[in-house]
Amino acid sequence: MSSKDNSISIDPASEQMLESAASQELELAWDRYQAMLPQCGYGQLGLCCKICVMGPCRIDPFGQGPQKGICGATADIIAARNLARMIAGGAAAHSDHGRDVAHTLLTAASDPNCDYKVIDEKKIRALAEEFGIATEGKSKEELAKAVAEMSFAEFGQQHGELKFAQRAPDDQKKRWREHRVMPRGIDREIVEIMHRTHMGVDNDPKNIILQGIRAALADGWGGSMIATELSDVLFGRPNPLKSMVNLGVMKADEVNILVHGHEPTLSEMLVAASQDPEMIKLAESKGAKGITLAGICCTANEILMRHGIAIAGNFLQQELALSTGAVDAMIVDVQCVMPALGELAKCFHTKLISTSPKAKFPFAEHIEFDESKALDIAKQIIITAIENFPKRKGKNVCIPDIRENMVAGFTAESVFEFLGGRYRPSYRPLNEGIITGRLRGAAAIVGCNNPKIKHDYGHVTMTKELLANDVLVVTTGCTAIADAKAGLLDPGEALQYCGKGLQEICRAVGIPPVLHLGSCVDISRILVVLCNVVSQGGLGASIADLPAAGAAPEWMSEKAVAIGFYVVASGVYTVLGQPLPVQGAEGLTKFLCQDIEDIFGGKFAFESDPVEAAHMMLDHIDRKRSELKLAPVLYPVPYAPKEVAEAAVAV
Ligand code: MSK
Repeated sequence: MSSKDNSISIDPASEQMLESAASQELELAWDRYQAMLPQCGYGQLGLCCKICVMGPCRIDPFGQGPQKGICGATADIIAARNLARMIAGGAAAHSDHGRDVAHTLLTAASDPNCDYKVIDEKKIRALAEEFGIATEGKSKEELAKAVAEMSFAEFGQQHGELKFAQRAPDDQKKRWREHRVMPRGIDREIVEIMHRTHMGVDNDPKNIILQGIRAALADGWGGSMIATELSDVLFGRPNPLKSMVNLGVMKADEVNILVHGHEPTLSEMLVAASQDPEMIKLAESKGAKGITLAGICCTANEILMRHGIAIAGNFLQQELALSTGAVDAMIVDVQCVMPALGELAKCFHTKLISTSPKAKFPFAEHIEFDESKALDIAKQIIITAIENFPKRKGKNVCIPDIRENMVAGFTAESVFEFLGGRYRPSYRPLNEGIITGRLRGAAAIVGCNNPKIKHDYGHVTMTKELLANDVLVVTTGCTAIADAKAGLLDPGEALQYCGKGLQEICRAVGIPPVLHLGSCVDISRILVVLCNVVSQGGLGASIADLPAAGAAPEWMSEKAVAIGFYVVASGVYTVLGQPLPVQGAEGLTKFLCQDIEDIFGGKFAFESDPVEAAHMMLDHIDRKRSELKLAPVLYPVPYAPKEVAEAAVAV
């Protein structure tokens, strides 16, 4: 599929729904994007400041008009302050999610009547030891209580260093300490950004960004990692499993319930409630053949990873899913939920149900989630959806008959076991594969959808290009869903896109070439994989030494900015499909795309063409291979740069 045709998505199910929505004159994100054009150039370049009401101020990027705000802030200062506040927003979102999971763990451990239980005893014991808690003779509940309390303390800690940050290789920690970005407490770092970017406080762009990095690290090695680890304890560690993906997982003759957002707590209970024989009987009494539960975005990834629940779509499919007319209830929690959903749901019989006191939406019914009555509330929600099913009768329903098989559910631990075998877990085969040149390297592709970019094109095109060049890909979030829809998470189908070396490795150790590691907070799993690869040996002493790169080809959220910064500060070269809003600030752009590498070993690059971006990542991987003096790659793939390729087509 070329980037030049007029389609909006490379996903046939989405294209079908786009046509259907247009024929019904439904308004979608793409329509609102078109209506917004031309978008504000000052905002895109990071040159607009509205931090105080002497402004708003804007810097003229052409050098003709004002070059300073009313307070005297330059383009670099304004862009740095705006960017740091984006990091604060993203880090706060991930970390508050982690705090909520810690709260659920505490409730589960303290209340024997709680519907949640401490499931993974092995993991809670390991975590307790990591936190320095004496484990001998203690029950898993006692340990869970202690770990939950210590996790809370990580948020409010005023001095010292975060516990999970100690997992990073020594070289990374040394760099963080040297540049005073080792995170202290999660909340503290976020608050300090807000203080420093208040009018008249920190006015050194580099100093502002270093605090942004400190908060981003507090997210990746703090809040997000707490969310992942404690979710595994509560809901079980994921293991590779089979499932299905795309809008076609909904069924015309069943009650269709979609979960959307990020937190796994309520959705775990919805899984249990939707499988309750009483609920199924009730659905049948209303004329349905059963109950289909599926998901959108990362709540979907959470229940996919642990229960194999199908995924209906990624970020830009949330409105398309409603447009099928087949959704009896969409249950939303927090993050990435469009406020437009309520108005769209009104065009159908669909009930939009909000559940978090932190996130209410126009035209949504609110059924507030309470952990102490979790299963009862989940059942109440399922009953609401079932009772809504008969209202669908006689209405126009259009579910694209398109779905794809996938394997998901990898973790840092299961990759370890797959590679070395359950009885001799090891990253050795992965490291050996890279050292001998059978594998060129590894890449993490993550992030959202964005109507500025053809839906899924960035994710899928970049993934295929890297696979063809013998790069093992790990993925999370909406990229994982995009890749799954394109068949790249189906081990049988995906091998056709791989270079010879990657095919050999995947066949030898039995892993697919694209590993789905979970939701957005589970990028913390990728950090742990990188640490394990470093400690396995043979590929340098630091994450920055590894022949590895990261990318977010279709990112849009503040969370992606926080992720980008903690990944770069952890030593990873990271290519973004949309530039950060800094390009009007020359000094800041140079710092982020060049100078920062000397400090942390990673840096940003911006490239909207996913093939070009993939080759920037390959160039970086090759540079790292040569610095490590590794053998040449066994099966090099010739690459024609864009101009040459286009010239060849013209000829
Ligand atoms: S859901 S943050 S749109 S990846 Fe995690 Fe997708 Fe981006 Fe939300």
